[in-house]
Amino acid sequence: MRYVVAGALLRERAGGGRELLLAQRSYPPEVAGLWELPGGKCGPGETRAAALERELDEELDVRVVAGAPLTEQVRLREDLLLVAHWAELVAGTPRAVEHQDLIWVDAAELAALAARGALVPADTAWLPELTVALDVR
Ligand code: DCP
Repeated sequence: MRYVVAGALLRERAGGGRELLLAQRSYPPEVAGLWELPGGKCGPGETRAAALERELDEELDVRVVAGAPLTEQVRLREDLLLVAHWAELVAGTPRAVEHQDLIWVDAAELAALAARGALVPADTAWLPELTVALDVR
């Protein structure tokens, strides 16, 4: 089984509440323009934490520390499993190196994107967990 690991980065919003980082895919055409938790494939022998830390360095130019996994996992193909981990930003400011754009969303904004089909389909599996984390005050 190969893994794709994606990162859930949260930050405090000025004025209260929390927000989540989403990245807008630029390829392939089926999902270009849709929003995802940024990440990528684990290399051979690479831990999921190490892969996430490497991918977010490459894609967002930030240093993160991978934390606990989210509960939901998504079978992308017979041999490819998508997982997500919470990630703590330790240095840098995210910028879209490989994505079209980045946004920080609160729970209502995340729900609005989901309602108009603007999330990468597989990532909708995490909506309940992400919403709970964003709603904590
Ligand atoms: N994927 C997803 N949701 C995410 C991240 C990825 O559904 N939050 C899917 C999209 C692809 C697969 O996982 O089908 C691999 O993702 P990427 O293309 O982002 O990963 P890599 O850049 O590592 O793969 P490649 O080098 O093949 O482009």
